[in-house]
This record gives sequence, structure tokens and C-alpha cells, in this order.
Amino acid sequence: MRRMLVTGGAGFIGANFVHDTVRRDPDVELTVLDKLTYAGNRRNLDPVSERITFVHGDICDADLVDDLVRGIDLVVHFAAESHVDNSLNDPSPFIQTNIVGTFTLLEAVRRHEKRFHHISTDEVFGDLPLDSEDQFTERTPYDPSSPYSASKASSDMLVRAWVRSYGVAATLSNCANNYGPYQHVEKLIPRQITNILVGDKPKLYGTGENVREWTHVDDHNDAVHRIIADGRIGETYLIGSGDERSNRQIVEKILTLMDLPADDYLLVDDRPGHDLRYSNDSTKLRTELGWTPKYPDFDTALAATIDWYRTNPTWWKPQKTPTEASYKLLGR
Ligand code: NAD
Ligand code: TDX
Repeated sequence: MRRMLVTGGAGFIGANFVHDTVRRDPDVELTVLDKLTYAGNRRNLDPVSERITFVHGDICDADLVDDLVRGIDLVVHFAAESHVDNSLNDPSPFIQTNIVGTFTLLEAVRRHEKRFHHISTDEVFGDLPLDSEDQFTERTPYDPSSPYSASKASSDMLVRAWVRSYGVAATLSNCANNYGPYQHVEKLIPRQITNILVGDKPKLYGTGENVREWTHVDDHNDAVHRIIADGRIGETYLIGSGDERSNRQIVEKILTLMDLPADDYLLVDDRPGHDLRYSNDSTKLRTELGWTPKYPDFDTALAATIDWYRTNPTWWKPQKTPTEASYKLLGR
């Protein structure tokens, strides 16, 4: 699996995956295919630019995808429209990229008989009650709530069908919420850190009671490497650190780590259809593939993430004004 095509490698998780892969394997031949939407940034790949081939293009471009897939061994598919709030505002790019784009890649790997790993999310399962210890497993029925999660659920189902009907050698992973460097400022943790850095207040949707399971991006990518190496074809693996926190707890923690009073935030309009709680049972990944998170101490990893945004204002400042202008229109 020396020749790898990484889709969405200029985005948050994809760029961290590219950095990690280049560190792990001095011989890997790595091609990144990315459309450079508002969420993609060519500069994310600057530290590894000598080691990769970058192709600026769309995963829905069947001719381009066919050409690229012909020359590689493995596709790792991160490219997606990834933000729930954007999907509520305008679902159409989510249908195009997440569904049609995944279909286009699957057809190419089917034609050329290549290995495929599909990156997905816990959001495909819907949500869990706040006051329960229930968890999603690989057998939980799909029940997506938002246009984003419905489009990711659709893409997962395409992958499963291509495995069963065409014998495509694919694996899937569904990870919980990620955090770490290079995450777009539209997402919860970077939005609140950068709000504070520009002198604004953190903004919590609704009552701030919704719960997410937080996994460091490097732990997610370590799991992806293990699945690529030893995962069973056709199988799905759930990824999650087990560290669940309410959004209010996250915001209080960020404020405290940034030397501000823990209650110095605003409550704003809730997200329509807001999923209450996510929690992944990652026993299969841990027992079959020996994965455990390397970032078990959330406070330390969050402090390092805050430091990254503090020391990289030229990276995030161009995103901040347009992102906040869109939120303002939504009352959030
Ligand atoms: P992101 O929005 O930061 O990056 C997405 C990347 O895909 C960008 O570089 C963008 O330019 C590129 N892209 C978008 N449309 C494209 C197209 N049509 N053709 C080629 N490139 C295109 O997203 P992320 O947070 O890094 O998420 C990556 C993947 O991980 C997604 O599939 C997402 O569903 C999944 N995921 C994310 C999280 C999370 O917490 N962020 C958790 C679980 C799963
Ligand atoms: O300003 C905010 N205030 C707030 O309270 C923002 C941006 C979010 N929130 C809440 C909404 C969610 O309950 O915080 C939680 C996390 O929000 P997001 O960062 O938008 O993530 P989420 O909707 O949980 O989805 C994320 O995890 C699963 C990623 O964006 C998806 O790509 C991934 O599939």
C-alpha cells in the first residue's frame, strides 16, 4: 500500500493524516486530491510539500478521479462537506460532494480493483438520550438527523453496497468529534478559542447541555492507519476516546484555561434538530486492532490546541470574519 490517494487532504483531519503518514512511512507515495473549498487550505500541507503530489480538483470529476485511482494502491477518503450548520442552510453541496463524490470514487476503485477506506461519522446513528449510558455500536441502525448526517449515512451505504455487490475491498470508520490543530473556526472548540482571542465571548447553542465525545485528531488518524493495515474488508469500526463532555463543560474549560471566568459566555439560538448526545462503543477497534487513545488527558491536549491557535493567528484570521458573518445571519 505504498501509493496512496488522500481525498480532502487539505482539510482538518486529512491534513493531519497526511503529516502523520509522511512521518510514519519514508517511502510512501502520497497524492492529495482536494477541491480547496472554504474549508480546504493548501498551506495546511506546507510542512510536507516536498513529500506529496497535490492535485487541485473535485472528487465528483469522474475522469480526473479515474486517472488518479489507476495509478495508486489505496484511497483514503476524507473529502466531504463537514459542517452541520452549513448543511441546514444549504444542503445541496452535501448531496453532491458526500454522495455523488463517494459514488464517483467507488466506481473508480471498482474499475481498477483498488483498496478503499471510507471516513465517516458517529452522526449517522442519530443521537442518544442525555441521561443514559447507551452507546452506538457497529450494529446500531442508521437514523441521521441533519442533511450532513443523512448525506454521510448515504455515502456509508453506497460503500457497503459496493463491497457486497461488486466485491470492492473497502473498510469504513465512524469517528466521534475531533479536535486539534488546523480545525476550521466554524467548529465548536476553535470558534470559542478564537472568539476569546478576538475579544468576543464564547457562544453556546440552546442550554449548552448537549454532549459530544471528544477524540484527538491524531488518535483518529492512528485508528485509520490500523484499519488500513489490519482491518477486515467490508467491516465498520467505531472510533471514540470515551471522553464525553457537555458543550457547556467544554466552553467553561476553555475559558478557565484562557484565564477568564468560567461563566463568561453567551447562550444563543439553538441549532434546529440539534442531536443531544453521541457516544461510540469502540471495543471492536480496541480488541481487534489494539487501538487506544494516546491523548487520554483532555485538559492537556485542549491546552495545546489553544496554544496552536494563539501562535497561528495568520492561519485562522482570514476564516474568522466570513464565518462569524454567516453565524450572525443564523442568530448564532
Ligand atoms: P473539513 O471540512 O475540515 O475538510 C474537508 C476537506 O475536503 C477540505 O479540504 C475541502 O476542500 C475538501 N473537499 C470538500 N469538497 C470536496 C470535493 N468535492 N472534492 C475534493 N475535495 C473536497 O473536514 P474534516 O473535519 O477534516 O472532516 C474530514 C472527514 O472526516 C469528513 O468525511 C467528515 O465527515 C469526517 N469526520 C469529521 C469529524 C470531525 O469532528 N471533524 C468527526 C468524524 C468524522
Ligand atoms: O458555536 C457553537 N456553539 C455550540 O454550542 C458551535 C459551532 C457548536 N455548538 C455545539 C453544537 C454541537 O452540539 O457544539 C457541538 C459541536 O458542534 P460542531 O463543532 O459543529 O460539531 P458537530 O455538529 O457535533 O459535528 C462534528 O462532529 C461530527 C463535525 O463537525 C462533523 O463533521 C463530525 O462528523
